[in-house]
Amino acid sequence: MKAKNLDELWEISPPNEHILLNEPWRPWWQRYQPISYKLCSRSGNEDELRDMITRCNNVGVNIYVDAVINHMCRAGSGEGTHSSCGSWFTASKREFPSVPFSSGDFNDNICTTRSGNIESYCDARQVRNCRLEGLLDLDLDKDYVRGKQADYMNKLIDMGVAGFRVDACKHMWPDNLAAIYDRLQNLNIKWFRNGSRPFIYQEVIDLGGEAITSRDYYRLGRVTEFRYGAKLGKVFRKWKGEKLFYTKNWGEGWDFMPDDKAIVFVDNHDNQRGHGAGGASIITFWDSRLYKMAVGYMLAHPYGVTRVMSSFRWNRNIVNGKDQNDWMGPPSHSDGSTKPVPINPDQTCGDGWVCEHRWRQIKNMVIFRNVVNGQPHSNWWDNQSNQVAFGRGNRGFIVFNNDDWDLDVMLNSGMPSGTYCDVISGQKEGNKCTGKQVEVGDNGKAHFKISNRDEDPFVAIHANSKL
Ligand code: AAO
Repeated sequence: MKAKNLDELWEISPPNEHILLNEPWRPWWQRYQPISYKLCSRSGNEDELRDMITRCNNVGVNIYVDAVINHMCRAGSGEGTHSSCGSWFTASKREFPSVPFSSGDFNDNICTTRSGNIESYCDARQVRNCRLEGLLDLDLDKDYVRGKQADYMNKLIDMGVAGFRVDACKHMWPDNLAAIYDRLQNLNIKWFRNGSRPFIYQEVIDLGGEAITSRDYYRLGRVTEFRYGAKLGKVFRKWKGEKLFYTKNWGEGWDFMPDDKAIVFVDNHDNQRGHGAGGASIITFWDSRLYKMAVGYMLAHPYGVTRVMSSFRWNRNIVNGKDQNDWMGPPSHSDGSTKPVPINPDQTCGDGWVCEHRWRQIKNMVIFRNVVNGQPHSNWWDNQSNQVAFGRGNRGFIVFNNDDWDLDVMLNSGMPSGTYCDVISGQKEGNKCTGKQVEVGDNGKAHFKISNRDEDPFVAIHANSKL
């Protein structure tokens, strides 16, 4: 889920037909091995997808689809109908009759590595013309291939989606992506303003030192800023002398991409389990106390378009730094289809679903972000260590204590005077506050006290939490 302006934006797993794998049993990553662009996956069929998109749009929650268009399944996947809609395929002959794609639609002839796989990330041609992890690499130079992909994305646009996360963009030539994006229709006017374009954000892992950079993709849409979560993790974990007060110039000041290009997140579906990039510094729901603070910091800060993770729990088993169960899929029925998400009386989720986005602290910080939208980063304070505070104009103010001692300080909040409800320890319900209260005086000054032993050692107030 992303928080942007006043809407809630949801990113969903790839909804198209994917391979079904038995070894290991139905890993989550089978959905990144397409068999066709038919809309049936372990999450459900086309009618169910349409129903979800409609119901979500009707309540102001827009859907973004994870579009896997760089490749199909692994080259050695054999043949048969072990696919989520039951379509036949022959991987060795590169035949996917349900699209249809055949051998001439793949890059095998122009890849120059011996293995046919990407062997060096320092050679842009390999990265874009060879197979990522053995996955059959589509030839996006071909107008026919781009047409099939545009048709797939346009079908989703017709159904009401608002945009796309485009998977593995590093492995596709920017001009080819531009040609596909140019063919996309405007959004469905049933829910969107006439002439609205799909919102595109592209997955490119750029931590430096490779042939391909995020910059190559700026002209096409937003790009994932992977440095953000990796650095924020180091800061909140206080690794290698990192301190929270160093984030005074967080954003472009930390050498991140331009603000208007970035999509940012604390963790994603890959690096929360050691895939992709970021390594051990990444903070996830497994470290819930730090996680709430890091997500809170991200949502309070104006840089980038933010994305909040929503996960399922798995039997994590870390041996020598590697999770042996990093493949485990979502809560599933015995046939491998994904189970529904039951909602508990306290609004959290049951049955193995973590639903970070429903945690009170995170949900309330999404609201904070919406309330302070457009306001500048202001009224910074720090103790030259891990206690910091900042505001967003006169609409919101947040204070963190990530030190090993108490915070007890008078700060200029920039907020109009009054009594505010802290939306971290509780929230405003009717005219009552279920958490701590903060008194802001006529001069905007307020007293904050946060013990380092508090369940959540941060406090946030905003214009709509005024009592
Ligand atoms: C699975 C198996 C494989 C098997 C394959 C085919 O795990 O062993 O070969 O099937 O049978 C997901 C899973 C994969 C899974 C795949 C297909 O994560 O494990 O493979 O489905 O089922 C690269 C790409 C990036 C990609 C990432 C995982 O550039 O696009 O790998 N992410 C997306 C999705 C992801 C999905 C796919 C793409 C495929 O988000 O869920 O894969 O559709 C460097 C490069 C990165 C590269 C990473 C990992 O990163 O820079 O571009 O990402 O390596 O290969 C430091 C460096 C950092 C480096 C990192 C890791 O942090 O600073 O640059 O180390 O080495």
